[in-house]
Amino acid sequence: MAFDHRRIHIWNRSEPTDGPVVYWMQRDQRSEDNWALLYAQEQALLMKQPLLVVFCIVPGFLGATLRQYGFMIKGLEITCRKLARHNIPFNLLRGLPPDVIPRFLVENEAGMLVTDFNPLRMTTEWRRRLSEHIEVPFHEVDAHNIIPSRFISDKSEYAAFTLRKKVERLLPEFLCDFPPLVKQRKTDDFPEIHPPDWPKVLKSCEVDRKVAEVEWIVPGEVAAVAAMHDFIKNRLEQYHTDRNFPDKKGQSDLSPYLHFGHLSAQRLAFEVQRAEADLESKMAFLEELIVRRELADNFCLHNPNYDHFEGFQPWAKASLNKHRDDPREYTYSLEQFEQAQTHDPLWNAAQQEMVITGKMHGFMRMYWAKKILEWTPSTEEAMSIAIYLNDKYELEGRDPSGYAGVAWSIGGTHDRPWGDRNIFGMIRYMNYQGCKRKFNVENYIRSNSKS
Ligand code: FO1
Repeated sequence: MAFDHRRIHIWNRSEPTDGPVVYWMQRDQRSEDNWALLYAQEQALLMKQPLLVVFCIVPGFLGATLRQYGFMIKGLEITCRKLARHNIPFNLLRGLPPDVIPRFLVENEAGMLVTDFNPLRMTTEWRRRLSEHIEVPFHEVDAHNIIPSRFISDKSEYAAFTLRKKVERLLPEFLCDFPPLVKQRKTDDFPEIHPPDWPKVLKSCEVDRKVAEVEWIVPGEVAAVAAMHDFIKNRLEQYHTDRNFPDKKGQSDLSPYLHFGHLSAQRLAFEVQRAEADLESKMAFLEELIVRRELADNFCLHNPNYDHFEGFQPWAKASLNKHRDDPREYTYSLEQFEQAQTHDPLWNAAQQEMVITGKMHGFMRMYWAKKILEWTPSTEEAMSIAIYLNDKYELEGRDPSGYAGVAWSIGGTHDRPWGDRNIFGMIRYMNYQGCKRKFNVENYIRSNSKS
């Protein structure tokens, strides 16, 4: 398989030495359709060395709770089992990667380290610190984007339309099928495979256990592929009509699988493109899946302030600053927002949908975030409340798509300026009446309010 080197970013250029190739699995937590794992295996086969996989359980990652750790760890168990069927050892470490991976590499006399791509500040900092503490070659492979994020653009794209042109030009080269993972030969000096004690792993995570796990979705790469086929077969057809109606089940509900990497976006795009379904629905879905999602990675990669007011476009900062002292008709505290105690039953229903199910309909997320801007004393406070609640309750919180979504809603990122108004300045405004015109608000409130 001629590996496409445009997916690779080199952190340590040192010469490969003898010893196992280690794939540090981080964002793309799956054994199938994983370019980082496939590249690590190609290197191992070339160097006639074993391939090992390692994952670091990081305590309290960005405020994640039992809801997210439970989903992630149950998914890792599935992936560990699939790797074992390929004779590929899966090692679970506890602690920050820059602290625990160097020792693992020395203990296993590793000859090379490979990892996957993640544009978030913290995970990028892990890779930078690691690259300074290890001697072996250290390569990063973009296994999350169809068109590698570092390749498609060297700057923060202004909006979807600027990135879309590049996506349309490059997609035929990158949207291809995946080669299979090869079963690894066992040799006598082969590292023994002992699966972790998974229930113990979850029990020993110090996380906020008040945010319960969700029941509507089964974790892991096997269930993810089944959910993908189910969506394509049963809901893709009417996607372009149902997707914008929060009171309908029109969304794919695949984003938790994409966030934890249980499902490859490229696999999903490849299968949707081949599906027998309404063309308009396919185009609408691929626009969300490819352009919107890859725009979010582009935003976080090139904007270290992706979760701050500072990261907004200059026009947006100036406009919001001009309206800093506008009177707020309502202001709520974090607790009032978190307990869904505003005056607005629609906003409260959206908050309760997220707290109870760990997801919120895409249309409602925009309304939900914009109202936090309207009902807090400052934009900075609005950003920190929206991100805190999103990351605490959304199953797929702590994701570039989430940060780009909040920046779009509150800071007009990737949107254009609109007519100047109170508090919002030229940030696009949304209100209850606008929602009523779009969908059955009563239905949505009834089905999402605590009985
Ligand atoms: N990545 C890790 O490498 N180790 C973890 O323990 C870990 C926990 C975690 C919990 C919730 C969550 O939403 C993400 C988590 N991640 C973890 C990161 C995740 O896999 C993605 O890399 C980032 O969220 C970026 O999408």
